Amino acid sequence: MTPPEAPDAPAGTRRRGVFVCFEGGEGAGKSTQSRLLVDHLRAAGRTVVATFEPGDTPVGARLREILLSPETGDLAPRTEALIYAADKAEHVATVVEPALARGEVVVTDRYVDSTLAYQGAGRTLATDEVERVARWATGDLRPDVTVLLDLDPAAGMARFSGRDRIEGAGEAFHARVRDGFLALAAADPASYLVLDARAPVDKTHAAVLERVETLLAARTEAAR
Ligand code: Z5A
Repeated sequence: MTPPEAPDAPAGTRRRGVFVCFEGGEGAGKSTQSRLLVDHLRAAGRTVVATFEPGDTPVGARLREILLSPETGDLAPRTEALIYAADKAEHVATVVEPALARGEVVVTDRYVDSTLAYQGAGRTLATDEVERVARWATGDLRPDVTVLLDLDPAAGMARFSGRDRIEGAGEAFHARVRDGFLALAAADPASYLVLDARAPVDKTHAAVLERVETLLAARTEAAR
């Protein structure tokens, strides 16, 4: 598809920092792994913004409540996609872009791939249409690397007891989501690190660290 026009400058020329994204299904370990990565990078002296979608802005927190509360009930798939896109627009404009412009590392727990997998593959909206909206919302800002933690949805769900509005969407839905994530990674393997989320936490962390440190070293070298 043709990417939408970025709001201010061509994509890729606006930032100096490094943008790392964790993606995957429920319970895959995204929060665990992003926290371990952030702690490691901060201990090594880097300035890191740890963030997530949906909900890591004042407006986003209100959108998150609508999106995930079982009290919301059914939402039309396009409504859901547009609310997630609004959360992303606010997140990128007020959290991610400013940090990247300051040269910081941004680690986000979920980003655009989540909407392609959940609203596109999961809700069976046309993925190119969902992508067009999400890319417009984010000014086509893309992660430097996306870590995809791949896990059978049943295994992920078994790591939790409660269910929010999307977690309760059913097995077939979550199977499509998983396939959606894997298809995104397969289409652009250089931009992804796909890991088996059944592995022990430490082993996964080591693989993430290796990839991110390689990226940071390449960025430092390029800046010389
Ligand atoms: N969504 C969407 O539809 N469209 C979008 O554009 C975006 C999101 C951005 C956000 O939920 C929901 O919004 C999500 C997608 C949708 N769907 N749902 N539901 P959330 O933010 O509340 O939750 P989440 O992002 O799905 O994360 P999570 O379910 O909390 O899981 P996680 O962060 O991947 O896992 P964790 O919290 O690190 O670990 C879960 C448990 O497993 C915990 O007890 C850990 O100690 C344990 N764990 C972690 N790693 C391991 C390993 N390796 N082995 C064994 N146990 C482990």
